[in-house]
Amino acid sequence: MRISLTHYLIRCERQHGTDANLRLLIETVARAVKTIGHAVGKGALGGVLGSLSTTNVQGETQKKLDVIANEILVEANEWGGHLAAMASEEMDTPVGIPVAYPRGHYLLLFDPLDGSSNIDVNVSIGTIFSVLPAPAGTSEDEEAAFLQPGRNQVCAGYAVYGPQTVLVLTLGHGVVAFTLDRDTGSFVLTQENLQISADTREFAINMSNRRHWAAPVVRYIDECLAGKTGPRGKDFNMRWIASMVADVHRIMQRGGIFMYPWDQREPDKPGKLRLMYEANPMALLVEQAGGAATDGRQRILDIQPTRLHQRVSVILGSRNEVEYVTGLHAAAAAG
Ligand code: AHM
Ligand code: MG
Repeated sequence: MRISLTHYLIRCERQHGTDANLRLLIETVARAVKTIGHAVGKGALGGVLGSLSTTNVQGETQKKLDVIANEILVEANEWGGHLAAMASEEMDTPVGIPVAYPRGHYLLLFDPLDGSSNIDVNVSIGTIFSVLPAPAGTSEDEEAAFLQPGRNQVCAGYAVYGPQTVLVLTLGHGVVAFTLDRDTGSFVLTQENLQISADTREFAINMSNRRHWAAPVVRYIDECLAGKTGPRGKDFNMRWIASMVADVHRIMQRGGIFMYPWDQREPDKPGKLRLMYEANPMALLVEQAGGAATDGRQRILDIQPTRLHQRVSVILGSRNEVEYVTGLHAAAAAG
């Protein structure tokens, strides 16, 4: 029997007591993801490629699809009564729910279109999202309500717009994947209990930044490149898609380690990727699949955020490999 997303979520309600409003939220995000995937698929025919003259809060030029995807997610989620507020990579400050609609008890954060540099070249891109409980006693559309460590997430997921549109989810009971049936418009459960192998022979990092990395990262990659006759005693393969969703999805399927570490190009920033709507949801998914995620020093999910758009160094994937790199950082710090 084919199990739809709704069927799966109702099963979670029965098995784990998952809140029905969380189901509503995930179904709404999934509908938005279908609409975004449809726009992505039209490409030049839909007039969705290319850049705008605007920049986001990080000072990055916005692509048309960044803005379209953001609007689709905001509009889909504001009227259902399941959310207290939303925050996005593409919006400077959180948005509350319009007064015309009831407020719910969840906060939704997203990177509406991850891998923006790949939009115009027809390489896989995606959407990443994270759900936090709205804390009592704060005004939900204020930044402070969102500043919770990633371990508080009640759900996290991503969609990959690739040869297939795939939705990968965790509600804290393992990781599942759904494939969009383009004939029926339904997300169908295609993988349950995804597990990342503890060991790997494949790394993902933007090698062009090597001269800017910190010493432990240089050492680790050099050890990998030394292959069978080097200190690791095995040959490594390399992949870098420049869409975190696509790189993480590959790791979900066949293991690997993904790194976007701090580097000296912008020494005051902890990294390129954003904690709240990129690193945290991916860290929860990876941990739920048996992997690990650190910033080189500590578990990503334990970082206490201080700003909505704060950046973080990211090392995630196969557990033993992540622990090895984190150990190299600890050794370097100890002198
Ligand atoms: P984006 O959210 O603006 O698309 O930026 C995040 C992306 C990640 O998906 C990817 O891992 C990284 O940026 C690629 O960066 P680079 O082009 O420096 O390799
Ligand atoms: Mg992104």
